[in-house]
Amino acid sequence: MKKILIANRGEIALRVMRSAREMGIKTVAVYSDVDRNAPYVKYADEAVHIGASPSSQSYLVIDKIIEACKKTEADGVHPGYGFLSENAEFARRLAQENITLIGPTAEAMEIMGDKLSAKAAVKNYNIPMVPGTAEALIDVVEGKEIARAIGYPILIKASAGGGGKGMRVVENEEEFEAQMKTAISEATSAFGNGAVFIERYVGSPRHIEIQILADKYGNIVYLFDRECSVQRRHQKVVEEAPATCLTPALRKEMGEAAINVARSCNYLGAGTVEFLYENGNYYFLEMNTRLQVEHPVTEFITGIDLVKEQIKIAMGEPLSFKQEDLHINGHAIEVRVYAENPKENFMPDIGKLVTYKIPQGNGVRLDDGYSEGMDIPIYYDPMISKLITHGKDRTEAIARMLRAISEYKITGLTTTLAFGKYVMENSAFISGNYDTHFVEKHFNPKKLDNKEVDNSQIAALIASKLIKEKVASSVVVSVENAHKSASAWRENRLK
Ligand code: MV4
Repeated sequence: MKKILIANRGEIALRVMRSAREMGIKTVAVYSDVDRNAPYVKYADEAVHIGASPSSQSYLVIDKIIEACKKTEADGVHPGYGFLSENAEFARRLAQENITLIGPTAEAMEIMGDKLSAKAAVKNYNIPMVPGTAEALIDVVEGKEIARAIGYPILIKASAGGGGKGMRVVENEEEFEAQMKTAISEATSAFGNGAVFIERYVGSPRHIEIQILADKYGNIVYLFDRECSVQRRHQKVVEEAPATCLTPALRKEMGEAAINVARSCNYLGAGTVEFLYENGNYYFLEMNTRLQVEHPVTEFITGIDLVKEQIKIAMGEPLSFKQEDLHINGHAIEVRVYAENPKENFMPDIGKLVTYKIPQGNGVRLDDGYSEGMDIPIYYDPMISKLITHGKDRTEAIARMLRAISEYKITGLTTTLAFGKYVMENSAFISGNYDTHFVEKHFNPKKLDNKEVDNSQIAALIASKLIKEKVASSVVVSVENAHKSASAWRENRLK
């Protein structure tokens, strides 16, 4: 592969180009009207204008992407995430044109894109799944019988859904029929596919996902886990690696389960297998057949450049490392910075990056796609950047995130940075004991007005550090002392 076209925009386009350049591969940017001055367009060796600002007229138009490949003689395409990244038709069209897609096959995208076919694919691999139906639900009476056998509350999910789209909780049998009918009609209009199925509703799950890499020769490795339980409306806000709730034994078991999920669809490239976790049990949910937004936390703890690995795999190289070669080094956290106002129910905030000063220094990575003076376009996802920190342990990664947030200066629009700071200082987050209900349980907009850092939160941070360092067993930390060191820590922090 000599020249890669990046069929995407913003931070991920830039991130892919950086790895390509390190490999001596030329890059082609594609851009819509509004993106014509974006940093990723300037960074690329070549750039092709592909249409008007709406993605339906630019980044989602397969013909325009293929035309741009031909014009620039690009022999590979990296789709990033979102847009065409999990589009099987796009994968097929590229194959027909003899352009290498840096990603899995169309078949793998199709199998994993449909939740019921994903469950069917992994059936023979002994992967734990939430109790539920294996086939599309047609009959209300049969549905009620199954729901009763599973026990309420249950969830009705759309097979073509995913990422939380098309899910309905049913509390009792009285609601069942109406909810099933609504679920089917919603799935039909949203996805053109009315297939729905039932699962037991897992009440307080954590979202744990496993990163895998698979080459063309049947080698598959897992690059450990990420926890993404801090979400709102199925949009992830904070992610970390590794997950705090897994023991080494469970980590290995889930890693091997993820490898089997990949094997079940002949997976190729980088992929993510999602699980729900609750009280030591885990359940396969779905597989994302793309590079994910939060991949940098995995890169920090494994030292592996996932984009380079994707490119090498697409070029037909075998993986250069084995499972035994992979180890977890420290801890990494990502805070997504959105142009949204956390005080106004995370309403998108439009405007210009009047001031834009970025954090730097030890253990800090900022993947962004804008620069000072730029407008955040209204046409796409409002994510401005991803702030990622790495430390020798979780405590250091959190402290570094707080330090980096304090250095990051954005004016001109409201961002979710203050929310990120809130999460880093929250005692439930600090304890590591949180689940997918974190935001609704622990956050309300008033919390952002409280400029005073709660000493008990810092005490929790210090206590968790002491426990980690195993001094807690030999040193009795009185609450009073914890508070004293908390204030000292805070004073130092504020200097
Ligand atoms: C569930 C669940 C509880 N029980 N399935 C949401 C996204 C999609 N990937 C699956 N999701 C869920 N499936 C059962 N049987 C709860 C969720 C869920 C969730 C999962 C991960 C992260 C955040 C979430 C927020 C709400 C619901």
